[in-house]
This record gives sequence, C-alpha cells and structure tokens, in this order.
Amino acid sequence: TANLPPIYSISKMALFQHDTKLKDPFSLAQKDLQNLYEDIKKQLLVSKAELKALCDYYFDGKGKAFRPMIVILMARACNVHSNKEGVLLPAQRSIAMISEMIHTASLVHDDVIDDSDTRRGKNTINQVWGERKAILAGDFILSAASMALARIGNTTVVSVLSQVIEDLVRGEFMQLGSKENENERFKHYLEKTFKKTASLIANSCKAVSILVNSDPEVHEIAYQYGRNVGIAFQLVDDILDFTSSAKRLGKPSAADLRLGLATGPVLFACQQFPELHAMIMRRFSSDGDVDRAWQYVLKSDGVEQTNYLAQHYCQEAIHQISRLRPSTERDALIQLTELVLRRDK
Ligand code: GRG
Repeated sequence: TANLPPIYSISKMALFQHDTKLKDPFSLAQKDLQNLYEDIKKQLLVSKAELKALCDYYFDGKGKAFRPMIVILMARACNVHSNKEGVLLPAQRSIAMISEMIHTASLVHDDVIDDSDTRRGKNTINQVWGERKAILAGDFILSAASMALARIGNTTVVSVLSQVIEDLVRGEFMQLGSKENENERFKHYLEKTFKKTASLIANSCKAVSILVNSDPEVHEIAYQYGRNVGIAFQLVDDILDFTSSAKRLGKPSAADLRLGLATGPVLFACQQFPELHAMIMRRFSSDGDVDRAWQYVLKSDGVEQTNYLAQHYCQEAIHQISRLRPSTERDALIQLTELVLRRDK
C-alpha cells in the first residue's frame, strides 16, 4: 500500500557503507564464520553417497546464515562483557554451527509437511528425492547436530538447545490448528511464532552466554535479545510473503495463504475487514479465497501494522542488549535490528 515504510534492497549489507564508524554485522562476523559450511559437512559423516548428497544439499552457502551470525556476535559481545575481549571459544563457534544445522533440518522437514517444491531458488529435497528420504536426511542432520552438541560437554547447554527442538515441533503443531476467537488467535500466532522461529535464536544466544559467564542475568539478556529479534524476523518474513516477489524469495509468494495460514498481515486486516473471519476459519480453502484474502490485506493496513509490531520487538531487543557493556559486536547487534526490519528476502 502507498503509506508503507520502504523495504530496501540490501546487498550483504550495503546499508552501513555511509557510516564508517559502524561495521556491518555480516562482515564483523565473517572471519569467525569462515569455513562454517565445510565444518558442518565434516559433521555429516555418511558413507552412503546418496544420503551424503541429501545432507549436504542446503549447506551450499546460499542461505543467509543469519542465525550463526547473531550467535557469533552475541558470543563476542558476552565475552567482552565478561572481560574476555578478543576471544571466541571453540564451543561458542560450535553453537553457531549447530544452530544452522538445527535450522536446516527443520527446513527439510517443513518442506515435506508443506509439500513445497522450491526453497532458496532450488528444488526442495522432497521434490528431488521424495518425502521419505527427505525426512531421513532431516533426521540425520539433527543427529549430527546432537552429537556436536554433546561433544561440547555442557549439560545445561545440551538442555537449552534440546528445548529448541521441542519448541520447533510444538510450533509446527500449533500451526496446524486454528482459533475461533480473535484475541486468542493473535496470542496463538505470537506463541507459534516464538516456537517456530524465535526459540532457536533465543536459546542459541543463551547457550553462548552460558559458555562464558555464570551470571543468570547475562543469560537472560542474551535470551531476550534473541527472542525479540527472532519474533521480529518472523513478522517480517510474514510481511514479505505479501510484498516480495516469488523470484526474490526463491519460493512462491502468498505461500502462507495457500497453506491456509493466517499470519500477522491477515490477522490485522481482519480487524478492518471482518469478512476475512470466515475465510480464516476455513483456512482459505474455498474457491477464490486466496485471491480475495490477498486483496483485503492489500486494502488494509495489515502490512503496516505488522511492521509496527516488528519495530516494537526490535526496540525491546535493543533495550535488552544495551544492558551489556559496550563493544563493537554489541553495537552490531543493535544495528542488526535495522537489517531485520529492512530485509527484502
Ligand atoms: C526436525 C528440528 C526439526 C523440526 C521439525 C518442521 C518443524 C519441526 C519445524 C519447522 C520450523 C521452520 C521451518 C520455521 C521457519 C523458520 C524460518 C523463518 C525460516 C526461514 O529462515 P531464513 O530466512 O532462511 O533465515 P535461509 O534460507 O536464509 O536459511
């Protein structure tokens, strides 16, 4: 709609080039992330060539590596806060790797559940090799992540990241259900959003803080930053499903409506256009529902409202991380909230 804030196209990540004092989060984390995908592929020890091909399929450097980047910056910010400037613990880097592995395993399973045929501009594993093998590949990646996690040898960290897997499954399950009452529906949506997307970021941030500092307050700061950024990230994802082209996303747009899902923009639009209620309840399953719902969303200020909500979560993330001692990495995490809000893919 006309009064939407601009969603800029940002190439990794030109946004900061005008300000020489700030280093963009991606280049700041880049050194620590070198060889991340090679290291992940080394974890995926499979002698069977076909299974190996499936497991390696998404570790091709085409993902944004958003989670490992946050984890590295959080680790270094917590290290400075704990008077351990200049170091990155090997276990902290492992968490960055494990977060990307859990993320990828969940994508592989998600594509089976949604019967998706494209992701990141290429055919999905289920499309190329079939559903059964896709499920097994996802399981295998998850098992390799679990082993890497066990190798760190910290039972608290194992438990923090195991919570993520529970949340991913529960979040996916919540997405299969719907709520009749409008308030409940919004609460349900935000809880699902936390579980499906934010829990991984929040708990990975918490894990790297635990590895360097025993103060629960620091763990809470790391967790709350990740939780708030994670929810904002998913809200923007839900906006992009309406505003970005299929080509840019590497998957069809309006995919959520087609899957029967009412995300932020639709839920806000429903307050303005109650006609949407019946469509939401039947999960956009009648002929023409997807197009009609799409039109209502574009006529409404649902996208704008969702964007405001994402901004609110980013402000809270900034508030939390500001409680850490100043560091380049802490400031990059603050800047990163801008990238979350302005990303276009
Ligand atoms: C096997 C661990 C496991 C879980 C099973 C299927 C499932 C339960 C959970 C699905 C979780 C899921 C797919 C959440 C979506 C999160 C999300 C925003 C994905 C897109 O993330 P980007 O944009 O993707 O960072 P790239 O491609 O850049 O990595």
